[in-house]
Amino acid sequence: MGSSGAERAAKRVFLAALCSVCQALQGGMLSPTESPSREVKDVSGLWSFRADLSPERNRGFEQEWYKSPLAETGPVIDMPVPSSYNDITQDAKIRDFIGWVWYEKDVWVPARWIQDRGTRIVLRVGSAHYYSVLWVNGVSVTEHVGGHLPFEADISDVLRQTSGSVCRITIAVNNTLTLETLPPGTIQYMNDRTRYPAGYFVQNTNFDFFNYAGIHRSVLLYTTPKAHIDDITVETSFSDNIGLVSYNVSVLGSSKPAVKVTLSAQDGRCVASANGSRGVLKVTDVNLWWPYLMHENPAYLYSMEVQATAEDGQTDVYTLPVGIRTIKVTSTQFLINNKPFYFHGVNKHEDADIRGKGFDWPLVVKDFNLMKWMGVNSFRTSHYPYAEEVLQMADRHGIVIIDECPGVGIKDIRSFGNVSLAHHLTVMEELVRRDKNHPSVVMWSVANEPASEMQPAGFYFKALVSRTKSLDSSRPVTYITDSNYARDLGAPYVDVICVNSYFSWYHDPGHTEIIDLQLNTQFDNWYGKYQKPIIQSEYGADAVPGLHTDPPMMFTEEYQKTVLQNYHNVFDQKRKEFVIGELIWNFADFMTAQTITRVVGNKKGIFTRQRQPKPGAFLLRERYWRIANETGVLPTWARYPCQ
Ligand code: GCB
Repeated sequence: MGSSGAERAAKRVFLAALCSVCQALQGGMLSPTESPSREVKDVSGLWSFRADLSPERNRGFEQEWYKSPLAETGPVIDMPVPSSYNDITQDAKIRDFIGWVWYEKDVWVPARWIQDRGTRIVLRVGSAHYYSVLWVNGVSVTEHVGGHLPFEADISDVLRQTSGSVCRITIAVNNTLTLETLPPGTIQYMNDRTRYPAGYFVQNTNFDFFNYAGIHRSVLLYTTPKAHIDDITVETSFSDNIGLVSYNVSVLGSSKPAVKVTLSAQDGRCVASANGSRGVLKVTDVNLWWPYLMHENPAYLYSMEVQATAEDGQTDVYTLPVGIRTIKVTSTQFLINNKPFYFHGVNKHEDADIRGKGFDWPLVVKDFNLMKWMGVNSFRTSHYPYAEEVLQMADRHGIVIIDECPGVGIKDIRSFGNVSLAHHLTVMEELVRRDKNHPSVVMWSVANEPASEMQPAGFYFKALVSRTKSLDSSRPVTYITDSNYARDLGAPYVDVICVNSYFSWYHDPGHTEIIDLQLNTQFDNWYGKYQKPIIQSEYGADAVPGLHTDPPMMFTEEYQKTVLQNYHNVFDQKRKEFVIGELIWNFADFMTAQTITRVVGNKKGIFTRQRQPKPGAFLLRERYWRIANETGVLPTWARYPCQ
């Protein structure tokens, strides 16, 4: 493997990151849906695939693989989309591959889409990790930096100029991480020729999950009229029994569109309407959006239909679910609809056998069922934005979300530079643009466990938090810290302190008896210094399923339970004061890089990776339902244990 190959790949990613710095985000990123004026065609499924194993990793670009069918330039294998490619074959080279992989699929485009010049055709990738270049029929249509967030290209012209009706989509994806990517990483060359072959390199990262790569979410073709609704922003509030939905619609392709907005209740009744691209809808006898286990009728969603009619009479229609609710933070409480909300929830990962980080409906629905079974009312999208479908589920089920950007593993001082910050700001913009209208999203998290004690952190987080607030003033902003309260330079800027700690695990291993004292000290120190409400955003212990000891020892199921119980005792005292939530690390076991501290992945799940409960899951289930019974208004059908 030539030593300059990965470097060059990394450089390309870096340059693209730089480039993204210079471009302010343009346009909206509405989730594609069908409507009388829009069609959606899912082109996921089996794609042709080839990893560029050439020493320089650059053969695909040199030989212009996008110009002809991929099978003509070399061997291809079947690759499912969406899925990570890493665990699909028996080949460790593919599992651990770093560099460019190539995907290709021929899709049929309905002839009427091409013929009707008033139709705009968009190609959208839900997410691909990490850096992507897209071609349609050999013509470059877009590039995107970053995993976990969607990107799209208007391909109407390209299709009309190049197509019969088969459209060849080629996507090259590179998973190389650099100091400026999010998350960051470095390529390390092993130059000792007595120990490593020429050109040998590894990718180093500072985060604790496998760097799965590939096309992770659906690839869609969808249409809109040429003059189309590009973006919608809603913000909601209420006063007495009147709900207020302020909206802003942006339309592209028409200078004077006639915009009409209609809000309907769940029974189809129209409850408010207005004309004009911005305004406020008033809803009498409002049904508020309440979290699961906080109200008898949680997750109430109205449906907002937006119609935009252009000068030529063409109308675009887009329907957005709208939950009416408010969020406020005081020095001791997190208020949803002016009532105190206590986060009893989980941290998750997008992670499963075989598919890695690939989107999978059975997994999503199973996870929501497990969360509701456990009495979970919230989760954090550790450590990156999850699929839009997950947020839509959360809206519909009333599960509250802390929405996190992929700012994880920022430990090197060089990752606090201007290029990194500018890219981080762009990613926050992309995240807010995509997720701003979800009632389930109640807080933004701009990072996880950055080296917030390093000198540039103060400036860095001040900029990040204030920019995020300027993008969305209706939600609080946080980042997740594991730093010392006295040295954390970013904490002054956040609205809620989110602390991760692993007492009796990474500190004082084996000594669960110290948890009570150390956790009390942790909470008192943070609150004493900042007087802001605190969420225990991670705590937990690895449990290898089936491993038992009594008295408990590390890595057994009993030890995990004991750690949890000791934390819970302190939470129960402090939630009467200023602790506003507890999120277990982790919902399920998940894959990591191979290291001496991980036994085929991280085992801190209370469920196995296959979603079978460990004893910790039953413990939390009893606890969460007990808390819900104390603090919420539960529908009779939901009263644990009589379900
Ligand atoms: C943490 C990290 C998380 C790790 C976890 C652990 O603090 O935020 O990504 O997986 O600890 O198990 O070490």
